[in-house]
Amino acid sequence: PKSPLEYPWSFWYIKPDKRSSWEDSLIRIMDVKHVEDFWATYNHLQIPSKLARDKSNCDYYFFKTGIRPMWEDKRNSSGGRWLLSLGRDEMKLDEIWTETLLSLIGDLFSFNSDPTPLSSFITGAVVNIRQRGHKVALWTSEARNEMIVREIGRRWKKMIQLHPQMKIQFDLHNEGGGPHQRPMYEE
Ligand code: M7G
Repeated sequence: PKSPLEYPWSFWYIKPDKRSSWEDSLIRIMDVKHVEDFWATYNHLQIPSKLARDKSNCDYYFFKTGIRPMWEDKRNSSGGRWLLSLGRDEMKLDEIWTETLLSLIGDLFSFNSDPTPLSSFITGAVVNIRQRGHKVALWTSEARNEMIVREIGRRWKKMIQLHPQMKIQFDLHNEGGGPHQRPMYEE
């Protein structure tokens, strides 16, 4: 018998194409409900550092099944993302992406002492392969509850074993962005 995951997840991929909209370029690769399906898909996909060598400007999205990996989905629209900017460090990129996926499928974000499991506020994770610097992000359905959002960020930093001096920043979707704007939260 296979080992069921706490939540079913879906892998998505995008290589934006100028001839179609961003949304139409997005491809759902596979839904995974069991640990074994997760590994089968994970092993089948090229790791981010390989994509960085072969094709830049593509992304993987790993979201709870039923949540579309876009700002417009109602589970994302009032949330935001914790963003880790990695520059061109491709070794770190693979490591951090993998650790992030494992912490999601293993539901490591939830502690028994949480009144509400923190994993219920996480919608998915994203890796953006970019020449100008790769990015990994964790998307949440929640933004205004600072305590919850910050705690998710702090736990993520621990799970990916980020150096305490490396900062992650949180922003609402489609808002922050500009280099001149201060992030909503920082950890
Ligand atoms: P990005 O891929 O998040 O980061 O956004 P980048 O700026 O480092 O490349 C690039 C572009 O992709 C955006 O300006 C949008 O045109 C499109 N895009 C990205 N996301 C995550 C979304 C989304 O959730 N919804 C829509 N409609 N467009 C998006």
